Amino acid sequence: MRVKIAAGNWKMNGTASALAELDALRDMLPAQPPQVIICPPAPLLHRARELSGPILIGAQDCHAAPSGAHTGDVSADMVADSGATHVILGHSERRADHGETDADVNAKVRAAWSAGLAAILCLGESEADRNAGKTLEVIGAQLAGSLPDGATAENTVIAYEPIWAIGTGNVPTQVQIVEVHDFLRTALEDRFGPEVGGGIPLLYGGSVKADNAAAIFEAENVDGALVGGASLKAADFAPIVAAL
Ligand code: G2H
Repeated sequence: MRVKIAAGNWKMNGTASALAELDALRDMLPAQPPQVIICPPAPLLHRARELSGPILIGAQDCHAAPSGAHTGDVSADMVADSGATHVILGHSERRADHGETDADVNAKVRAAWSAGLAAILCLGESEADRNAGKTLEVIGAQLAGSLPDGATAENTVIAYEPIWAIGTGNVPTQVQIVEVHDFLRTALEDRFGPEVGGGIPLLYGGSVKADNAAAIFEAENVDGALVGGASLKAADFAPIVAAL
């Protein structure tokens, strides 16, 4: 039985006052909540962990190196030291804004694991890839290149986030989501064996909202969601958590 996960990616949104939403969310969790992870901007990690209670905290990136002359970057050890347990890696916004390659992401995942963090590894095709019929080819290559050997159900979560669905309100059909998630499950089982590959949680991300979450969660290989915009307000995110 795989863990169910509702993860919120605040992206570059929120100063200290936004932590009131985390506080509110804690009080809105159902009696038997799934695993809930909130990923605020790096300056809020420590304070978020101090008040998050059962809600786990994740960062949105880490550097591959343990320390050194990398102005503005944050190491995996620093993320772990904040009390965070997870780190989002390979998000398409970082791949686009910072030119991160699969090899870069692979190195970051290894750094995260070394620091005891679980990686939330993001994969997703562009609209052009999908229109060209290359979705599975692109996702397969990203998975092979970004995910190092040594992945387990404890240290890895995979998030399928089609780029054309991020922040656009355009959600793939159920058939499209199922096709990619089934493909990912098979790829993970082929590579890591049925037990390990079958245990790694697969999240869907891209314009998940309270009104579409329940339908998305119906698919067998959808173990939860990575939510952006709708995770910023507790009142928007709590119904998504409850739908899992
Ligand atoms: C996809 C998602 C969160 P949104 O990036 O990772 O964002 O839910 O706003 O589409």
